[in-house]
Amino acid sequence: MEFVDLRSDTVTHPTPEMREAMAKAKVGDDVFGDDPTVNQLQEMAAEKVGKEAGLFVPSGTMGNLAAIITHCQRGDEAILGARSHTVLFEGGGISYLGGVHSRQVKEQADGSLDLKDIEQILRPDDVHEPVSRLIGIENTHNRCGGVYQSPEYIRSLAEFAHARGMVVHMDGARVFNAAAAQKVDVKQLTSPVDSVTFCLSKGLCAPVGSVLCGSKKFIERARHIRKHLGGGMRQAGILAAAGIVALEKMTARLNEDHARARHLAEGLSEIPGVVLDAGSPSTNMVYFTLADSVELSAGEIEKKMKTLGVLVEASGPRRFRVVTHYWIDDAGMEKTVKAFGETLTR
Ligand code: TLP
Repeated sequence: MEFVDLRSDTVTHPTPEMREAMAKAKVGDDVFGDDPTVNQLQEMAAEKVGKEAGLFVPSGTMGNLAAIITHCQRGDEAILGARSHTVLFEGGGISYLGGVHSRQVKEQADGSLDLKDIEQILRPDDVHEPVSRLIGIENTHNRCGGVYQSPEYIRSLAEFAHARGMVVHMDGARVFNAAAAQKVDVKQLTSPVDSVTFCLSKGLCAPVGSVLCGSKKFIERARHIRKHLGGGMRQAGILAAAGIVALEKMTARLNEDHARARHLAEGLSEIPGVVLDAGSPSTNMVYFTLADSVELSAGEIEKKMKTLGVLVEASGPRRFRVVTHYWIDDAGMEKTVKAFGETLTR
């Protein structure tokens, strides 16, 4: 059976153009800095997000980890959203591998961190306390509904941090979705922050990889950290080639995924038992909760949907996140609404 796979945009496969570019990629040993395709991708990525340099890493998780370890000393504190990907889904790597202490702030409904909340938890210069070193921001914010942060907010957050001797790292796994949804140049979102990781392998369809970008000095240090983490890759140009196509061809089309997410949400909103999150979707993620009237558990719904040819994943005991991407067309969307309708109203 051909499945409509809405579990995540991480399930996207490379496009035919990417596969061709991968087959023809010029490669070298990237640990020596010799891979011309990796170098090209890193330069392109840095230029796109308005930074001096970039570093190709195997995953978004490693990009965030390398960034936080590069910015922080062991024992320093990173202030992060309580529902951020780094806190929830990166295996506690910043403490396990980096000795970095995380302090969590509850996000506001729009995924932002309230500067007043941060101000209250900043540490004084006192030997008893860790040093407040870094603030993390996620854009788009996954668990807060795929919501985006505005250029104005990011500027104010960066000014706040810099005035207090701190740095800002952006987990911009989907920052091109955030830019597309707001119709702004991605630089407006990334220039104010000290470092940003974005993923090539989600909505942009490349098979593997993310790029961490920042100042030259920061990236030089991050390259050492990437090696410590086992992320120094050799002929990685074969992967970077797909990333170059992703940056050239895939960023401009993301609003198609957002429009499909909106249509999907409209269809779902007509099904009894579906309670959409207010304002959902902002980008390519539709989040909803099951009304009490629904007797099936989320797990049972997943199974039933699979028999109908649609893959979805519960994001909680009574919650779903449905993600649109390049490989979801209008027919797939209609099939999804029909399958949810059949499953929830049987
Ligand atoms: N997110 C995945 C899962 O891990 C939840 C998904 O399906 O959405 N930052 C953000 C905001 C992410 O959503 C993800 C992946 C990452 C970082 C990590 O990227 P990878 O999977 O490349 O390590």
